[in-house]
Amino acid sequence: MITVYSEKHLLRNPRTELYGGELVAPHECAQRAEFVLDRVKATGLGDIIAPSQFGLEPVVRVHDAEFVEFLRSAWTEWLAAGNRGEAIPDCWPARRMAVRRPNSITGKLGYYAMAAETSISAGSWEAACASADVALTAAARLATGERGAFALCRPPGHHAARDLYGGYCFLNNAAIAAQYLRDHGNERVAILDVDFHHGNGTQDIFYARSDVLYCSIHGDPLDAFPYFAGYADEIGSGEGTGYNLNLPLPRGTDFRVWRAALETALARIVKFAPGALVVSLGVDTFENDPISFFKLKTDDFVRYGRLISALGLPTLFVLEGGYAVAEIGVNAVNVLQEFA
Ligand code: Q9C
Ligand code: ZN
Repeated sequence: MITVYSEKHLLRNPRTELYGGELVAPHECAQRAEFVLDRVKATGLGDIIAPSQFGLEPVVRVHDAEFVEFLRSAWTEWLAAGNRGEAIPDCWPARRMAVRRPNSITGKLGYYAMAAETSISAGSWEAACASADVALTAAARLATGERGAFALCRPPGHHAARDLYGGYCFLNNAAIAAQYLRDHGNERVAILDVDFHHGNGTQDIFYARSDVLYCSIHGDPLDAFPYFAGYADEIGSGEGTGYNLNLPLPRGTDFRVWRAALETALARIVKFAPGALVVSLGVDTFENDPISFFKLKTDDFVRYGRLISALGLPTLFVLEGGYAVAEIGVNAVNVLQEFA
Protein backbone atom coordinates (compact mmCIF):
# COMPACT_ATOMS: atom_id res chain seq x y z
CA MET A 1 0.00 0.00 0.00
CA ILE A 2 1.21 3.46 -0.88
CA THR A 3 2.19 6.05 1.76
CA VAL A 4 2.07 9.78 1.05
CA TYR A 5 4.48 11.87 3.15
CA SER A 6 5.78 15.44 3.09
CA GLU A 7 8.85 16.78 4.91
CA LYS A 8 6.97 20.06 5.16
CA HIS A 9 5.36 18.76 8.36
CA LEU A 10 8.64 19.94 9.97
CA LEU A 11 7.43 23.53 9.46
CA ARG A 12 4.88 22.86 12.21
CA ASN A 13 7.23 23.15 15.15
CA PRO A 14 5.64 25.15 17.98
CA ARG A 15 7.51 25.62 21.25
CA THR A 16 4.38 25.68 23.41
CA GLU A 17 1.22 23.80 24.28
CA LEU A 18 -1.02 25.10 27.06
CA TYR A 19 -1.36 22.02 29.26
CA GLY A 20 -2.14 21.70 32.96
CA GLY A 21 -1.71 25.44 33.46
CA GLU A 22 1.78 25.43 31.97
CA LEU A 23 3.31 25.99 28.56
CA VAL A 24 4.89 22.60 27.85
CA ALA A 25 6.65 20.98 24.89
CA PRO A 26 3.84 20.02 22.48
CA HIS A 27 2.55 16.43 22.49
CA GLU A 28 1.86 16.88 18.76
CA CYS A 29 5.55 16.99 17.78
CA ALA A 30 7.58 16.40 14.60
CA GLN A 31 9.06 13.16 15.93
CA ARG A 32 5.63 11.55 15.63
CA ALA A 33 5.68 11.63 11.84
CA GLU A 34 9.32 10.53 11.72
CA PHE A 35 8.57 7.44 13.83
CA VAL A 36 5.64 6.51 11.59
CA LEU A 37 7.74 7.01 8.46
CA ASP A 38 10.55 4.88 9.93
CA ARG A 39 8.09 2.07 10.61
CA VAL A 40 6.59 2.27 7.11
CA LYS A 41 10.13 1.83 5.77
CA ALA A 42 11.12 -0.90 8.24
CA THR A 43 8.06 -3.03 7.47
CA GLY A 44 8.24 -2.51 3.71
CA LEU A 45 4.61 -1.41 3.69
CA GLY A 46 4.98 -0.06 0.13
CA ASP A 47 6.14 2.94 -1.89
CA ILE A 48 6.47 6.33 -0.23
CA ILE A 49 5.61 9.30 -2.43
CA ALA A 50 5.58 13.08 -2.02
CA PRO A 51 2.29 14.96 -2.35
CA SER A 52 1.26 17.09 -5.31
CA GLN A 53 -0.11 20.58 -4.68
CA PHE A 54 -3.88 20.95 -4.95
CA GLY A 55 -4.17 24.60 -3.91
CA LEU A 56 -7.02 25.90 -1.78
CA GLU A 57 -9.95 24.93 -4.00
CA PRO A 58 -10.52 21.49 -2.41
CA VAL A 59 -9.92 23.06 1.03
CA VAL A 60 -12.68 25.66 0.72
CA ARG A 61 -15.10 22.90 -0.34
CA VAL A 62 -15.33 22.09 3.40
CA HIS A 63 -13.85 25.13 5.16
CA ASP A 64 -15.07 28.73 5.35
CA ALA A 65 -12.96 30.93 3.02
CA GLU A 66 -12.52 33.69 5.62
CA PHE A 67 -11.37 31.11 8.18
CA VAL A 68 -8.79 29.84 5.70
CA GLU A 69 -7.61 33.43 5.11
CA PHE A 70 -7.37 33.90 8.89
CA LEU A 71 -5.13 30.81 9.20
CA ARG A 72 -2.96 32.02 6.31
CA SER A 73 -2.31 35.44 7.84
CA ALA A 74 -2.60 34.77 11.61
CA TRP A 75 1.12 34.48 12.40
CA THR A 76 2.04 37.62 10.44
CA GLU A 77 -0.79 39.59 12.07
CA TRP A 78 0.18 38.31 15.52
CA LEU A 79 3.76 39.51 15.07
CA ALA A 80 2.64 42.81 13.54
CA ALA A 81 0.55 43.45 16.66
CA GLY A 82 3.78 43.36 18.69
CA ASN A 83 3.33 40.00 20.40
CA ARG A 84 6.48 38.13 21.42
CA GLY A 85 5.25 34.61 22.22
CA GLU A 86 3.30 32.16 20.10
CA ALA A 87 -0.32 32.95 19.17
CA ILE A 88 -2.73 31.69 21.83
CA PRO A 89 -6.33 32.91 22.29
CA ASP A 90 -7.36 34.23 25.69
CA CYS A 91 -10.98 35.35 25.18
CA TRP A 92 -13.98 33.56 23.63
CA PRO A 93 -17.55 34.34 22.58
CA ALA A 94 -19.05 32.52 25.59
CA ARG A 95 -22.76 32.22 26.41
CA ARG A 96 -24.83 35.39 25.74
CA MET A 97 -21.87 37.24 24.13
CA ALA A 98 -21.73 38.46 20.51
CA VAL A 99 -20.54 35.69 18.20
CA ARG A 100 -18.98 38.03 15.62
CA ARG A 101 -15.50 38.38 14.27
CA PRO A 102 -13.45 41.24 15.75
CA ASN A 103 -10.66 43.07 13.85
CA SER A 104 -7.94 42.49 16.44
CA ILE A 105 -5.84 39.36 15.92
CA THR A 106 -6.34 38.35 19.58
CA GLY A 107 -10.09 38.66 19.09
CA LYS A 108 -9.91 36.64 15.87
CA LEU A 109 -8.00 33.87 17.65
CA GLY A 110 -10.83 33.59 20.17
CA TYR A 111 -13.42 33.65 17.39
CA TYR A 112 -11.78 30.87 15.36
CA ALA A 113 -10.26 28.67 18.12
CA MET A 114 -12.23 25.80 19.69
CA ALA A 115 -9.47 25.27 22.31
CA ALA A 116 -6.32 27.01 23.55
CA GLU A 117 -3.66 24.29 23.49
CA THR A 118 -2.85 24.76 19.81
CA SER A 119 -0.32 27.60 19.57
CA ILE A 120 0.05 29.14 16.13
CA SER A 121 3.73 29.59 15.22
CA ALA A 122 5.84 30.41 12.14
CA GLY A 123 5.27 27.82 9.40
CA SER A 124 2.10 26.34 10.91
CA TRP A 125 0.00 27.41 7.90
CA GLU A 126 2.47 25.99 5.37
CA ALA A 127 2.59 22.67 7.24
CA ALA A 128 -1.22 22.52 7.45
CA CYS A 129 -1.48 23.05 3.68
CA ALA A 130 1.11 20.34 3.02
CA SER A 131 -0.81 17.98 5.34
CA ALA A 132 -4.02 18.60 3.35
CA ASP A 133 -2.07 17.95 0.13
CA VAL A 134 -0.86 14.64 1.60
CA ALA A 135 -4.47 13.57 2.22
CA LEU A 136 -5.62 14.77 -1.22
CA THR A 137 -2.77 12.99 -3.02
CA ALA A 138 -3.66 9.74 -1.23
CA ALA A 139 -7.37 10.28 -2.01
CA ALA A 140 -6.52 10.79 -5.69
CA ARG A 141 -4.81 7.38 -5.67
CA LEU A 142 -8.06 5.78 -4.48
CA ALA A 143 -10.02 7.68 -7.09
CA THR A 144 -7.84 6.02 -9.74
CA GLY A 145 -8.60 2.55 -8.47
CA GLU A 146 -6.20 1.61 -5.65
CA ARG A 147 -7.66 -0.40 -2.77
CA GLY A 148 -5.81 1.33 0.04
CA ALA A 149 -3.65 4.40 0.65
CA PHE A 150 -2.02 5.91 3.73
CA ALA A 151 -1.86 9.68 4.20
CA LEU A 152 0.90 10.29 6.76
CA CYS A 153 -0.59 13.63 7.76
CA ARG A 154 0.89 16.06 10.26
CA PRO A 155 -0.53 18.29 11.68
CA PRO A 156 -3.68 16.20 12.24
CA GLY A 157 -7.13 17.45 11.21
CA HIS A 158 -10.27 15.96 12.76
CA HIS A 159 -10.86 18.71 15.37
CA ALA A 160 -10.84 21.42 12.67
CA ALA A 161 -14.43 22.38 11.82
CA ARG A 162 -15.77 24.49 8.96
CA ASP A 163 -14.49 27.64 10.68
CA LEU A 164 -12.68 26.43 13.82
CA TYR A 165 -9.14 25.23 14.60
CA GLY A 166 -7.79 23.60 17.76
CA GLY A 167 -7.03 20.21 19.29
CA TYR A 168 -3.70 20.36 17.35
CA CYS A 169 -5.66 20.72 14.07
CA PHE A 170 -5.95 23.50 11.47
CA LEU A 171 -7.36 22.01 8.27
CA ASN A 172 -9.51 18.87 8.37
CA ASN A 173 -7.46 16.52 6.19
CA ALA A 174 -9.95 13.63 6.39
CA ALA A 175 -12.94 15.85 5.56
CA ILE A 176 -11.10 17.50 2.66
CA ALA A 177 -10.22 14.04 1.32
CA ALA A 178 -13.76 12.71 1.82
CA GLN A 179 -15.18 15.68 -0.10
CA TYR A 180 -12.61 15.08 -2.84
CA LEU A 181 -13.76 11.46 -3.10
CA ARG A 182 -17.38 12.72 -3.31
CA ASP A 183 -16.36 15.07 -6.11
CA HIS A 184 -14.54 12.29 -7.98
CA GLY A 185 -16.97 9.49 -8.62
CA ASN A 186 -18.39 8.41 -5.25
CA GLU A 187 -22.03 9.12 -4.45
CA ARG A 188 -21.55 8.13 -0.83
CA VAL A 189 -18.42 8.28 1.33
CA ALA A 190 -18.13 6.95 4.89
CA ILE A 191 -15.73 8.24 7.53
CA LEU A 192 -14.71 5.98 10.40
CA ASP A 193 -12.94 7.92 13.16
CA VAL A 194 -10.98 5.63 15.49
CA ASP A 195 -8.89 8.36 17.13
CA PHE A 196 -9.33 8.41 20.92
CA HIS A 197 -10.91 11.87 20.68
CA HIS A 198 -14.22 12.68 19.05
CA GLY A 199 -13.69 14.34 15.65
CA ASN A 200 -15.90 17.34 16.33
CA GLY A 201 -14.61 19.08 13.19
CA THR A 202 -15.49 16.25 10.83
CA GLN A 203 -18.89 15.86 12.49
CA ASP A 204 -19.52 19.60 12.10
CA ILE A 205 -18.62 19.63 8.41
CA PHE A 206 -20.94 16.79 7.42
CA TYR A 207 -23.61 17.09 10.13
CA ALA A 208 -26.50 18.13 7.86
CA ARG A 209 -25.55 15.84 4.96
CA SER A 210 -26.68 12.31 4.09
CA ASP A 211 -24.00 11.71 1.41
CA VAL A 212 -21.14 11.49 3.94
CA LEU A 213 -21.65 9.19 6.92
CA TYR A 214 -19.57 9.98 10.02
CA CYS A 215 -19.00 7.25 12.66
CA SER A 216 -16.75 7.81 15.67
CA ILE A 217 -15.58 5.70 18.61
CA HIS A 218 -14.07 7.88 21.33
CA GLY A 219 -13.57 8.74 24.98
CA ASP A 220 -16.85 9.92 26.53
CA PRO A 221 -16.85 13.73 26.21
CA LEU A 222 -18.16 13.95 29.77
CA ASP A 223 -14.58 13.06 30.70
CA ALA A 224 -12.49 13.71 27.59
CA PHE A 225 -11.58 16.43 25.10
CA PRO A 226 -13.35 17.97 23.18
CA TYR A 227 -15.96 17.93 25.99
CA PHE A 228 -18.58 19.86 23.98
CA ALA A 229 -19.17 17.38 21.15
CA GLY A 230 -19.29 13.62 20.72
CA TYR A 231 -22.39 12.66 22.70
CA ALA A 232 -24.50 9.73 21.53
CA ASP A 233 -27.56 11.93 20.94
CA GLU A 234 -25.75 13.90 18.21
CA ILE A 235 -27.25 12.01 15.26
CA GLY A 236 -27.16 14.64 12.48
CA SER A 237 -29.60 17.37 11.44
CA GLY A 238 -32.11 17.87 8.61
CA GLU A 239 -31.18 15.70 5.60
CA GLY A 240 -28.26 14.40 7.65
CA THR A 241 -30.39 12.98 10.47
CA GLY A 242 -29.24 9.40 11.06
CA TYR A 243 -25.92 9.94 9.22
CA ASN A 244 -23.83 10.77 12.30
CA LEU A 245 -23.02 7.97 14.74
CA ASN A 246 -21.20 8.68 18.00
CA LEU A 247 -20.06 5.79 20.18
CA PRO A 248 -18.60 7.31 23.38
CA LEU A 249 -16.85 4.85 25.72
CA PRO A 250 -15.73 5.13 29.35
CA ARG A 251 -12.34 5.39 31.01
CA GLY A 252 -10.42 2.10 30.95
CA THR A 253 -12.07 0.73 27.77
CA ASP A 254 -10.08 -2.28 26.53
CA PHE A 255 -10.15 -4.02 23.15
CA ARG A 256 -13.10 -6.30 24.02
CA VAL A 257 -15.36 -3.31 24.65
CA TRP A 258 -13.80 -1.18 21.89
CA ARG A 259 -14.22 -3.95 19.29
CA ALA A 260 -17.95 -4.24 20.08
CA ALA A 261 -18.29 -0.52 19.28
CA LEU A 262 -16.26 -1.03 16.09
CA GLU A 263 -18.64 -3.82 15.00
CA THR A 264 -21.57 -1.41 15.51
CA ALA A 265 -19.85 1.26 13.39
CA LEU A 266 -18.86 -1.23 10.68
CA ALA A 267 -22.44 -2.57 10.46
CA ARG A 268 -23.71 1.00 9.98
CA ILE A 269 -21.10 1.58 7.25
CA VAL A 270 -22.05 -1.65 5.45
CA LYS A 271 -25.72 -0.58 5.48
CA PHE A 272 -24.71 2.82 4.04
CA ALA A 273 -22.90 1.08 1.13
CA PRO A 274 -20.32 3.80 0.43
CA GLY A 275 -18.07 3.89 -2.63
CA ALA A 276 -15.08 4.65 -0.40
CA LEU A 277 -14.08 4.71 3.26
CA VAL A 278 -11.91 7.31 4.98
CA VAL A 279 -10.41 6.20 8.30
CA SER A 280 -9.34 8.95 10.69
CA LEU A 281 -6.51 6.89 12.13
CA GLY A 282 -5.52 8.08 15.56
CA VAL A 283 -3.58 5.63 17.69
CA ASP A 284 -4.06 7.53 20.95
CA THR A 285 -6.34 4.61 21.98
CA PHE A 286 -3.08 2.87 22.97
CA GLU A 287 -2.77 1.84 26.63
CA ASN A 288 0.32 3.99 27.22
CA ASP A 289 -0.88 7.14 25.49
CA PRO A 290 -0.02 10.06 27.81
CA ILE A 291 -3.23 12.10 27.27
CA SER A 292 -5.91 9.42 26.74
CA PHE A 293 -7.69 6.70 28.72
CA PHE A 294 -8.33 3.64 26.54
CA LYS A 295 -6.34 0.44 26.95
CA LEU A 296 -5.65 -0.97 23.47
CA LYS A 297 -2.49 -3.04 23.12
CA THR A 298 -0.10 -3.06 20.17
CA ASP A 299 -1.53 -6.35 18.76
CA ASP A 300 -5.09 -5.00 18.97
CA PHE A 301 -4.24 -2.57 16.16
CA VAL A 302 -3.54 -5.51 13.82
CA ARG A 303 -6.85 -7.10 14.83
CA TYR A 304 -8.97 -4.09 14.10
CA GLY A 305 -7.10 -3.40 10.85
CA ARG A 306 -8.28 -6.83 9.72
CA LEU A 307 -11.89 -6.05 10.60
CA ILE A 308 -11.76 -2.80 8.60
CA SER A 309 -10.09 -4.58 5.69
CA ALA A 310 -12.84 -7.24 5.67
CA LEU A 311 -15.32 -4.56 4.52
CA GLY A 312 -13.60 -4.78 1.13
CA LEU A 313 -13.98 -1.03 0.50
CA PRO A 314 -11.45 1.28 -1.14
CA THR A 315 -9.94 2.75 2.02
CA LEU A 316 -7.98 5.90 2.73
CA PHE A 317 -6.19 6.03 6.09
CA VAL A 318 -5.51 9.56 7.35
CA LEU A 319 -3.17 9.88 10.34
CA GLU A 320 -4.66 11.81 13.27
CA GLY A 321 -3.48 11.55 16.91
CA GLY A 322 -1.21 9.27 18.94
CA TYR A 323 1.19 10.68 21.51
CA ALA A 324 3.07 7.67 22.86
CA VAL A 325 5.75 8.78 20.42
CA ALA A 326 8.03 5.73 20.56
CA GLU A 327 5.13 3.35 19.81
CA ILE A 328 3.13 5.44 17.36
CA GLY A 329 4.84 3.94 14.30
CA VAL A 330 4.30 0.31 15.26
CA ASN A 331 0.68 0.92 16.29
CA ALA A 332 -0.29 2.90 13.18
CA VAL A 333 1.41 0.57 10.72
CA ASN A 334 -0.12 -2.46 12.50
CA VAL A 335 -3.56 -1.22 11.38
CA LEU A 336 -2.35 -1.05 7.78
CA GLN A 337 -0.73 -4.50 7.71
CA GLU A 338 -3.73 -6.29 6.22
CA PHE A 339 -3.84 -3.77 3.33
CA ALA A 340 -0.17 -4.28 2.44
N1 Q9C B 1 -5.87 16.55 29.35
C1 Q9C B 1 -5.77 14.83 18.44
O1 Q9C B 1 -5.62 13.72 18.90
N2 Q9C B 1 -5.88 18.45 24.86
N3 Q9C B 1 -5.94 15.93 19.21
C2 Q9C B 1 -6.28 17.36 25.68
C3 Q9C B 1 -5.98 16.30 27.90
C4 Q9C B 1 -6.17 18.39 23.46
C5 Q9C B 1 -5.97 15.84 20.63
C6 Q9C B 1 -5.93 17.60 27.12
C7 Q9C B 1 -6.02 17.07 22.79
C8 Q9C B 1 -6.14 17.16 21.29
C9 Q9C B 1 -5.73 15.03 16.95
ZN1 ZN C 1 -6.85 12.18 19.41
